[in-house]
Amino acid sequence: MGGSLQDTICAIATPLGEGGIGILRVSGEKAIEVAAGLLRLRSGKSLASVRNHTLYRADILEQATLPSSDVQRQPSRALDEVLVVVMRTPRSYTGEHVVEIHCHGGPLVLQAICESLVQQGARLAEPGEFTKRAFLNGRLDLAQAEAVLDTIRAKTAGSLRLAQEQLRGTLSNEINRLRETLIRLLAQVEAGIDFTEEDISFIQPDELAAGIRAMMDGIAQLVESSREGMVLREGVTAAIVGRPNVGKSSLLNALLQTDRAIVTPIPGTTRDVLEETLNIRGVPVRLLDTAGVRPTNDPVEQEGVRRSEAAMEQAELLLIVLDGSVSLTDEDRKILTQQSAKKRLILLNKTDLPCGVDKAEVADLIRSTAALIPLSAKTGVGMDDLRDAVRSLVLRADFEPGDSAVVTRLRHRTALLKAQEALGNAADSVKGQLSGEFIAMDLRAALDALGEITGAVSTDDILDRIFRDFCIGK
Ligand SMILES: Nc1nc2c(ncn2[C@@H]2O[C@H](COP(=O)(O)OP(=O)(O)OP(=O)(O)O)[C@@H](O)[C@H]2O)c(=O)[nH]1
Ligand SMILES: [Mg+2]
Repeated sequence: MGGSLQDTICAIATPLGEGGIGILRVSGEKAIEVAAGLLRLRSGKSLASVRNHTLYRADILEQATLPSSDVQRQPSRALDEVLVVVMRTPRSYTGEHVVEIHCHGGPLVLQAICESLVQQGARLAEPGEFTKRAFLNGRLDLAQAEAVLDTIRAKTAGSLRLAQEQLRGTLSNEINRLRETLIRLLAQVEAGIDFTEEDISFIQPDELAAGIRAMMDGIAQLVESSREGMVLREGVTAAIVGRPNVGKSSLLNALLQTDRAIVTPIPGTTRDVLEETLNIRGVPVRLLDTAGVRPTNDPVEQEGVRRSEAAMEQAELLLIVLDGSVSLTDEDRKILTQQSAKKRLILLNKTDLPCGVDKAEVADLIRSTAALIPLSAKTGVGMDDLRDAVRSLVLRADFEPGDSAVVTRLRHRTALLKAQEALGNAADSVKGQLSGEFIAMDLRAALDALGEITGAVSTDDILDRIFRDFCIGK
């Protein structure tokens, strides 16, 4: 991100399509002047004199920004009637002067106003630049800034609740508590280093070891929470696999409750991998329907089979479908014994028909590495069992989002593991009666690692990586 913090930035904050209203944001030292240059308040007041956080009616003046061949420009005419609100520093999202213009939600109106803002001296904002400024101005810490994005992207009520908890600072508070404890320990160790000659010890090794141990327990709990947290935020990828004609596409349709995939009695119907995202018992699931796997000479089907195998590799969860109305084939057996290290559910489909499969053989092949669920994609019998099984494979039964601090991102988990490792080294140094300098070095490394989560310690590189995922205007 190259732009300077000194610039006044602007962006369309709502999606570009037709909508009841559309919103533009301007932020920076000159935000009020810039906006004042293109609108007239109905009250006749100047924008600089209006009250904070109060909506005013205004007209956007027609500028040179409408395509000139369309109409004769008339600077006295209004381009649109809008509502405008001024939020002065520091009481705004970014902490800077912010002006929001609420216009009619048409792409042409929004773009014309945006161009006028640029003509008046604003620069187009980069992705996430408003939130980045909020962070740099101390309005949010880094974990909270990430939670803003998670709120926008949340796919289930659970992921939304986790994002809101993180935005309110639940995780940040926990990290800050850990950092404060660490800073106290570090101060005591460092004081000991300075006074070695007088042989004053500021903390007993036992006490230090216990302090480090307690911190490591706290961190371990957070790391543990990431199992659920990351599932809820990122979701899981599940591939529906099996030999041709067992009912994979029928299952996709049944889960989605729509006619998404083509279903026919002809084996080899599905060729491409179909992808849909849905909410299964609160878990965001990216569901892949794949081509039935079998040896074939048809080059199109061969490519489909290759894609199925790639999907199987990529997925964290496999839904292996069998046709319960006929006996197992060698293809079924092969698929059942593949990828047994992955989370798998074995779905015995077509239970509305007389049973033709040797269940004992199936049980023998999967050897309790996976649950066997009888169902019918046609009648819907067993579909609830399937949904329950998906949830319990990826989430702890008693997991309730929002009780306590939960880690939802790999970036946070990685930083916690780094802190954990540094604390482990510090504990070893204490046990080995190494000098205070060594212990202090490790404690400082742990402190920095924790600081990366909230942004107490950050580099341009970290910031760029975080904010480039945002949309423009947020
Ligand atoms: N009776 C019954 N028929 C089913 C059920 N599920 C699927 N079928 C039928 O089985 C046939 C194949 O279904 P698909 O969903 O196309 O099977 P698929 O596994 O996607 O097949 P490919 O795409 O060829 O690999 C169709 O005629 C379906 O109507 C079921 O639960 N009961
Ligand atoms: Mg299919």
